[in-house]
Amino acid sequence: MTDFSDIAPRLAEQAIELPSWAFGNSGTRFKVFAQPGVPRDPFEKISDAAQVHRLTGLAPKVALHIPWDKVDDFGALARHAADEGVALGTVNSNTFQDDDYKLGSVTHRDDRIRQKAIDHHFECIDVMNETGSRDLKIWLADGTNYPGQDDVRGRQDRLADSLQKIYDRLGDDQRLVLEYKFFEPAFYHTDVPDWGTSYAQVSALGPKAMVCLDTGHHAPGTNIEFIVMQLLRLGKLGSFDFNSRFYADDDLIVGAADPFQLFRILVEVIRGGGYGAGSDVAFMLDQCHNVEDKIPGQIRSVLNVQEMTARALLVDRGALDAAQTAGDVLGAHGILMDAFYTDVRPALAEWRESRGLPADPMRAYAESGYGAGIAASRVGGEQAGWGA
Ligand code: PSV
Ligand code: MN
Repeated sequence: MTDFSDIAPRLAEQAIELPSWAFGNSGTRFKVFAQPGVPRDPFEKISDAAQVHRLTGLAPKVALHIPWDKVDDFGALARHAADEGVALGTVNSNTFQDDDYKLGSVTHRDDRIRQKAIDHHFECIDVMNETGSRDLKIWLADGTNYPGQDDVRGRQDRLADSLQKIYDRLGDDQRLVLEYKFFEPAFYHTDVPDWGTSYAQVSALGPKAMVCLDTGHHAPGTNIEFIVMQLLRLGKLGSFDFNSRFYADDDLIVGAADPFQLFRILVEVIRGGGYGAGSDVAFMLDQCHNVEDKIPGQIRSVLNVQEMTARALLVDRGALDAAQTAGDVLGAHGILMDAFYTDVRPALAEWRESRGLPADPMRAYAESGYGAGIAASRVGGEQAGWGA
């Protein structure tokens, strides 16, 4: 098997984007449990995200959600991020919390509502121009609940037209990433249900449009790593929204429900050239910490990604290729599993220390007093939450 010392330099290339909304209160439709110290505004969310990067060296960017992270001065927010040692990343649009969008946003039959949704994306591009963000991420709640409710073909045509208008507004160095999801909040059909639809739509737009793969947005049993392989092969994998799930779009800590799946995904990412300095793929998290503490929840998440990345890098590609060429089914499978079963945690602790980072970031956070500090100081105001 490949030696850890051979892969150590490559680990420094890892850069994960944290979702600002993971630091706000969140829950289910049954209950949102408030936590002490939760940020009251986007500035405090950025400060919390910066703690994760400070202790792990893995998360130099923070993704924003508009309007949840709307501020008067985005330049000031970007400067605040820089002061904290991070940068602002992907801007996520939001056309799912306005009464006008009950029957659709960029797919709506009513030209006024459709234009309102397009204008929202123009506003997001304005934000990107101020923050220096590269990517506009579009996830649409558009869909229907009942067969016959609307003409799905017409909706697809309006989607294409709306996306083209948004795409045409992008700057030369900006991209549009279109996220797919096969259900929820619409339950009969969604207008961008799968990677194929997203791929068809973004391919029609041009080279600056890519697919976003959220790991929680597939039917149970879907072979997600195959989709990763195919999108990389087609040059259209723009970004990930990492999380894990047991049943639906659970938004649990990445690698918690199925570490082996995360490993398999990262094997294909590396195989397809999606990892490291030469790649444009954005590695975002899209998670909510409903019952666990948020900052350590994010630390755990980025460490999980790092551990599985290290294991995936350990795959002996030469030996694997030889076994595959020889038709050695069990040998090839064994080579992959040898890497998966390697406990990289002690080596990663040493790797961190060699870079001036704490060997155990979870413990370092617990001992830092930061959590108690924000719980004591953030009194008054209104805590941020998913959806606000
Ligand atoms: C939709 O379920 C989604 O995955 C999209 O990325 C949204 O922007 C995000 O969740 C909000 O948490
Ligand atoms: Mn997502």
